Amino acid sequence: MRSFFHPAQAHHAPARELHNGGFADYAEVPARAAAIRAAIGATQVPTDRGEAPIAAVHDPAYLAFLRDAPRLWREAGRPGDAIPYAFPIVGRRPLAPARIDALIGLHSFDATTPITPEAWAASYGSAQSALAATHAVLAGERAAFALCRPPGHHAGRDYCGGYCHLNTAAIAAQAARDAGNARVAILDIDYHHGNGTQDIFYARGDVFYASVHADPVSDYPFFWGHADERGKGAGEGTTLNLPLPHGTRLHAFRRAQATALDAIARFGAGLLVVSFGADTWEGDPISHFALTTADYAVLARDIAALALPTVVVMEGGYAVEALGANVASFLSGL
Ligand code: OKP
Ligand code: ZN
Repeated sequence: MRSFFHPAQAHHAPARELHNGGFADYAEVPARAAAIRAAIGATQVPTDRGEAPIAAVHDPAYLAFLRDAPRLWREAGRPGDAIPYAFPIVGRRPLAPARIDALIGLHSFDATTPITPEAWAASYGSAQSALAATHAVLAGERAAFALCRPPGHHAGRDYCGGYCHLNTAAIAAQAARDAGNARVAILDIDYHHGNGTQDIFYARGDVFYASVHADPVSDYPFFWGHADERGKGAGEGTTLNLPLPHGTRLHAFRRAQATALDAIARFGAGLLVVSFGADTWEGDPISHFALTTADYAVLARDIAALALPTVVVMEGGYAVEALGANVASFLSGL
């Protein structure tokens, strides 16, 4: 299977993240990508398709912010990574602040996503990898893999969060739409709900979003991913959330995924984007499901049985020692 990775994706490396009331080492490390590459063999550098396919999903002011934030942060005299701490949640007004401290809060929904000087190039490379995999599939490949890192599914049209700056799954799905697929589906099987992806397509009837994830009653991102979120307006019924409890093993996960795949088949998608996270693995340091390495091949075979052209974009998975084997298992089943 053709796989894509841009070298710039390795260079975004925030030092620390807020965790349980203190600072901990950042979980979304460059070594994740190295481990996956070591396990799956050669990856190709994606062709640069420019900013237009990214701007088809993200707000231009947000893209400018991602590029400018590290410079503004430095000019404000800050030594460490750019991390937001003030958010315009209560009584939000349509302000256009210039101060970096305000801008970064305006464009973030949490404080876990530093904008390093390398964040833009890394996320841009990650988006280009997703686009390259999409175009490989549009050109006739049965499936292709984008080794996206940083991940993408928490990023919305004009905000970052959850280690994500650019929403690679959404960019891939939109590119498939723009290439002429009338209906596209996204299956998100990362441990966490992909609130950014859901948000981007929530009111649209042309892109189906189905997610199997840890119940947001107990898990990040808490405010989205509940079963009663089903889309709105033209998108009524084209969002499907399947939250599961801590301790979930293959049998229950597979059943929920089958529900998602049935809905996607009924929707009549011409192309499938899979947001794949290996943080559902039993030993993941920040998650609480119990899938095994071999389980990923089973889940992938079920997905392959849909017989849709399939773009896989990498999302989470933080047990670096097992990540390569978990991704290789998933791709083997596909
Ligand atoms: C990104 B992806 C903070 C716990 C939450 C953010 C998790 C982001 C996961 N101590 N941190 O969906 O794998
Ligand atoms: Zn995750």
